[in-house]
Amino acid sequence: MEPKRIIIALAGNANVGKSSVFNQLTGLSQTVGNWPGKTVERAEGKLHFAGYTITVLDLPGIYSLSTFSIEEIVSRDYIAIERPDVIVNVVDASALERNLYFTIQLLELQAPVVMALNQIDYAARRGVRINVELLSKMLGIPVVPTIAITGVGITELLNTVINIVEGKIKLSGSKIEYGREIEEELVRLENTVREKLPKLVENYPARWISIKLLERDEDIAHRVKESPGGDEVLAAADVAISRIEKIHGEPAPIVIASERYGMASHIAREVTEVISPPKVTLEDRLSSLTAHRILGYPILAAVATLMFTLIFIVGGYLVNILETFFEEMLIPTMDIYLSRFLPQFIVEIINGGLISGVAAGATIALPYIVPFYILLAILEDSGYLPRAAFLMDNLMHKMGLHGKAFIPLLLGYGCNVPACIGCRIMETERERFLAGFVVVLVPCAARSVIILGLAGRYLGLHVALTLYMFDLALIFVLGRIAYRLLPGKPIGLIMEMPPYRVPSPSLVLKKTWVRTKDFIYVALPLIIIGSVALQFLMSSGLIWPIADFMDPLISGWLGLPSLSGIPLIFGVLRKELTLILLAELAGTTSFEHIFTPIQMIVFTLVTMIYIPCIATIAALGHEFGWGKAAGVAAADILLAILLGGVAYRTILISNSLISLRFIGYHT
Ligand SMILES: Nc1nc2c(ncn2[C@@H]2O[C@H](COP(=O)(O)OP(=O)(O)OP(=O)(O)O)[C@@H](O)[C@H]2O)c(=O)[nH]1
Ligand SMILES: [Mg+2]
Repeated sequence: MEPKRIIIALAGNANVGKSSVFNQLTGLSQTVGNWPGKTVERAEGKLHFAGYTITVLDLPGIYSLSTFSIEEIVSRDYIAIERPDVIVNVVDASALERNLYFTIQLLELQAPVVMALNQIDYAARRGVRINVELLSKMLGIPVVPTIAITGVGITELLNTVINIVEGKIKLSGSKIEYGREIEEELVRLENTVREKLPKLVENYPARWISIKLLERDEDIAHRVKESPGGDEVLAAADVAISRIEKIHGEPAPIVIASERYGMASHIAREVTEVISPPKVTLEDRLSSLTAHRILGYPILAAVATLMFTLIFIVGGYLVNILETFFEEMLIPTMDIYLSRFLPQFIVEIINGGLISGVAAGATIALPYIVPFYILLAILEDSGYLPRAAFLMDNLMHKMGLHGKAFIPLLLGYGCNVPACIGCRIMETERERFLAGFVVVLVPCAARSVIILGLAGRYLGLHVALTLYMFDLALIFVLGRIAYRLLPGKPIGLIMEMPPYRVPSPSLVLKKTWVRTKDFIYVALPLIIIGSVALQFLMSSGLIWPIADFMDPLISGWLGLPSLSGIPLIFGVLRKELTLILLAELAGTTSFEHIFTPIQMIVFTLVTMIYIPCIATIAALGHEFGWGKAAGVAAADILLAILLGGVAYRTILISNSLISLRFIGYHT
């Protein structure tokens, strides 16, 4: 028998745990973290349960079904027109009142709703208990308590969904009623809508259309106007609005919104029992300290420094272990073994290309990348990111952005691709592009491999940290220039501060694993392809004309050994490749034999800036169009070449000044 199919959609406010529920249901790994606005596009997953194939949709978080933002229209149309079989309204039990404002609107849409009352563990810790039965009775929908991060209540949620689909649970219909004056107008208007707009009523409930008209919802008014007979309905709505405004002395949309808030707060009060009165917890204290107007900044600087220092120490330690394993054990053994029955040329390609590729990927990149991902996941799940964004609001305004843009910027340190997509949390197209432009200048984990593994390892952590600081300054200056070219005022920062949480170890490990797996699946093949191609260029001698051609730029302007231009070309595939291929070219991962200290700095600087990798260019193209993507890539290349040459000369001159002074002292 064909399995029966149903579609459920997860809807609710931002940061309530929708994606956590989604991941529990589908076993997929949608981004989960502790700041609002992670899910920006609807995601889909499937599961099999009780003979059903269930498609689950994870929607972006929204606060209302009014048309303030694209996400809200997208979610609303999805719910109203495409009609999933059941909507799971995920709700944060510790902020019930605010969440109910949205639930009420779902009920007005007369959608089949189940409530997942999530984060009950957190609510309990704050001394809040919710009377689930009463809540369910007051709303007229089933309510299932859940803890999405551990999976508590998920099976019951699914059973409830199935029971609704099979008609075993009857939804008792909306119990949402406004005040008498509004209800009277609604009944009248609803009749007119039903009579005049039979087509529109097929998509949206007549009562809901009427409410939206009273709220002066532009999107719905527009749709009504387009329909035949729509003008009469709009005229009737105008009459109703003016009657309401006369009685209440306030604009009708405000009257309706405040009645809705009234209902939400009434229900929340009725069902919430505060067991222990809220006391000032450690979380609260941490929260005010880390968002403090003055103390917040040294804390931010300390967090960042600590993070990179830790990665540097752990990474360096791991590099040493792996290097010994590959260079002293595996490769020599393979060489002897393979040479027995294969011609030298092939042994070179296999050993120098394939195995060295894997070895270089493993020794150079992974030791820095894995600790990086672990720390990033901890940071993401703790709730620190929105605080950092809040602190950076002022500075970001100078680039024509607001603090929220700092979140994709920080995520960029992990990987520029999701950071680019994450720029969708910006409200306007202009801000989104500005944010995208600066985000790709952030040194991602791959670039950190070069910064920490070359400059840091050979010249000291302070050099690496200086490079990071320089990059931040550069981002700021370029952001300011871009802002001049694309003027406009940023909207004020509206962002909710989620509470601090102790990051869940399983979530952190899972996230790290998913990202590392991505790295291995995506980067390793590219690293191997790059290594084999390079080995081919070397074995065939083709490498020399290419190096000669690039010589004026690479040695003349940047002061690097001319062969190091080749890894820079391959670096477009993946940034780690620059260092990995360099190691292969030189036949050693001891970079002090390849570069002078100045060359290390110049090489790191150029790699840090010169072009986003192909995956990032693709993300830029997808988000902002290919023209802009090409423009950003070209600008970054020119900038890197320019700064690289300038840095080379500056360091050279200042070094000779220092040595001149040194000589002066001694003569
Ligand atoms: N204590 C606790 N934390 C939870 C629970 N569910 C989710 N979280 C945490 O809440 C935060 C937000 O979870 P997400 O699943 O990303 O929320 P979302 O609703 O998808 O958020 P957006 O996509 O930004 O709208 C994460 O830090 C989760 O680990 C829960 O039941 N209990
Ligand atoms: Mg989400």
